[in-house]
Amino acid sequence: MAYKRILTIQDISCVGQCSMTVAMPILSACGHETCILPTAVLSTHTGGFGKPVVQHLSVDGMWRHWKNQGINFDAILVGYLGSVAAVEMVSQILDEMLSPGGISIVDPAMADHGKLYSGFDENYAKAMQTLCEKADIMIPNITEAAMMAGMPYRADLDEAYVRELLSKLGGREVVLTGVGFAPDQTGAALRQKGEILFFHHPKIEKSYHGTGDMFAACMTGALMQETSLPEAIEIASEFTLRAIQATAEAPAHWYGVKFETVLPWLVSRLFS
Ligand code: PXL
Repeated sequence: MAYKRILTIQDISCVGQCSMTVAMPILSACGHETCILPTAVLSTHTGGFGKPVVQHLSVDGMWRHWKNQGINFDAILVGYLGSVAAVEMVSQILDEMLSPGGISIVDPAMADHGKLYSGFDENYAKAMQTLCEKADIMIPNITEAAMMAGMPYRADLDEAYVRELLSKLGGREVVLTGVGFAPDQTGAALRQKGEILFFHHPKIEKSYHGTGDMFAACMTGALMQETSLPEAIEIASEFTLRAIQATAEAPAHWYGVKFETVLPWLVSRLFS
């Protein structure tokens, strides 16, 4: 079993089961030391609780302190950041805080269902695109990929559209989420070293906040257990599907994903 030091940089949504509150337990369950840099604290996520209370945090000094102490990270996982200033800071962190051979993974976490999340604008989208292009692996959904590729968003996908999206995206390795070619299908597509691989899974009709954050954390945790990227995608896809199934059985749980009930499955999938 590998034991890596992973830094995750994203917001803390105190209620709502997404971003940091999801990434930390999942990375820990994957057997890694998990360090955090929160760029903002919100009372809830921005997806359905009304207007959250938002505090942007000035955390520039924190990573500089780590740097002075000689601390670095085997992987850095980036998600929702909340401000252009935070995106620019993270760009510097990716340059300076990875161990030799360390991996940067950026989920743009800025848009879904054809539009930007509330509070984000063109400037944020452009800054996040630059960050994604710098990362070793980016994990956009279809909306984010279409914005970054300069293509129209489509809800009904076919293979030609997905291949065109992947060919127009910059950056190195791309894990595109939410890829399905039939109403009852979802999955992912991986662009790696000029090749494209598709992963398909059954789709559950309901969609929940935080599923992208869960997927990204699980894929990162599995990858750092020295699985291949395709295998890490398989594991993260099954984990996410199982968590959505558990949530769909609990209609009052509309705001996020009941991933906790699936952590025992994840641990045994990785370690037995
Ligand atoms: O799940 C992505 C996410 C993270 N953080 C905040 C959000 C969202 C999605 O809406 O609002 C604050």
